[in-house]
Amino acid sequence: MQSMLRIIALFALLSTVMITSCVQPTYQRTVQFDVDMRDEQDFGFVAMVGEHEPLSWKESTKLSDPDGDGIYSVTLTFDLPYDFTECKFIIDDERYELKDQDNRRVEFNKEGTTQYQVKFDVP
Ligand SMILES: [Ca+2]
Repeated sequence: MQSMLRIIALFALLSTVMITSCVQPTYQRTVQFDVDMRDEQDFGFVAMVGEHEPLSWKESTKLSDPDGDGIYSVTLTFDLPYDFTECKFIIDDERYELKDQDNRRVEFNKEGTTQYQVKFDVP
C-alpha cells in the first residue's frame, strides 16, 4: 500500500513537471506602426487597441506625429509565442476604423523591426 502511494505521488509530480515545461517559448518582436491620417479631418488624437500586450482592447495606446507629415507612428515590442498579433486604430478613443470588419493582422518579421504601414480605415 505504501509503495502504491509513492507511485501515485511520483506520477503527480511528473505530470506537474511535464505540464509546466510545455509552456511555449516567446520571442521579442518590435513593430513600428505608421498610420496615414492625411485623409482624416477634425480629430484630436490617434491611438490603437489590440490583442496582445503592450496593447489591449480596453486601453488604447497613442500614436504621435512629431514631424507633422500626417503619418502617425508608434513603436512597440511584443513578447509572444506567436508570429502575429491583431489590432485596430481609433480616433479620439471613440471612432474605430474598419467598422464591422476584421481586425488588422500584423505578421512579425522573423528578425529585426517589422514596419507596418497602413492608411487609417483602409484594410
Ligand atoms: Ca509623422
